[in-house]
Amino acid sequence: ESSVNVGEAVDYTITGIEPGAGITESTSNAISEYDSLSGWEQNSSSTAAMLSELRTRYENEEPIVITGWNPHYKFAQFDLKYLEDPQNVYGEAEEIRTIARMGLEEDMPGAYKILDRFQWTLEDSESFLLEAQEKDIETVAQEWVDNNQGKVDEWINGVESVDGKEIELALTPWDSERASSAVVKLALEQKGYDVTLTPVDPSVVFEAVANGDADGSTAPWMPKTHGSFYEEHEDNIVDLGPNLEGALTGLAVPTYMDIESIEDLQP
Ligand code: PBE
Repeated sequence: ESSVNVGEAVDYTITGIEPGAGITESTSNAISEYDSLSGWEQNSSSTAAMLSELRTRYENEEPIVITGWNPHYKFAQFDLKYLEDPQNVYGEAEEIRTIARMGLEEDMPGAYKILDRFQWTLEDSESFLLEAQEKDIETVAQEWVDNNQGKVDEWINGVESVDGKEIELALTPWDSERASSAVVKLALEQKGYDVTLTPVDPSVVFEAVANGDADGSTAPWMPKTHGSFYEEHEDNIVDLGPNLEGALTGLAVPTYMDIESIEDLQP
């Protein structure tokens, strides 16, 4: 119904994020699977570049198509909507899962238990991420733990304290995982663990946990976003289940744009 060609208006470009992100791979799949995206390109540089482009276009009420996800603060700061995805390339709501290396349960039963029990909600994570616009993640994590010691107790209760035992968690570099990892680090520290957090690309998170270089991670997004990495390594990792439910990924646009579906984009 609209006479404006969205493709032309955005130069047939999806404003993406880091090349190593799972959502970058999903978006390449979307470009191959949707006729409406034939001839489109994904500009994948960085999350910061995507957000700054979004801010500029949004302030001018210009069209933009981004790779979006929750938990993230952008849906709180901008009026955005996900485009319908009838081919289910990005999938339904996802789980962010916790994984551990083989043998962690035997080597560090307390840490394993804390990792296994750790879970919070989409709302917890998103209010954390909004706070983290003003402060650094470690500060917000400490405040979150101070304000939610009851939840932390549910994860650490009955776990035996250790004296500085070292544990390394791999994470991806996005704020959602920097947040969950910072919270888990503080919970583990309450039981005497000496925690190192190592941010790496998603593929490396799975590799590191599978080969034992890292002890665990709270960063995997499943089943779609990191599904290909998971499948490659599932026989060599322990899946401790979701730590957050209702995560989302997809193509997103400002609500002032008059389209609803990926199929409304034009080649
Ligand atoms: N994300 C946020 C990441 C995982 C966390 C959706 C941008 C990705 O790999 O796509």
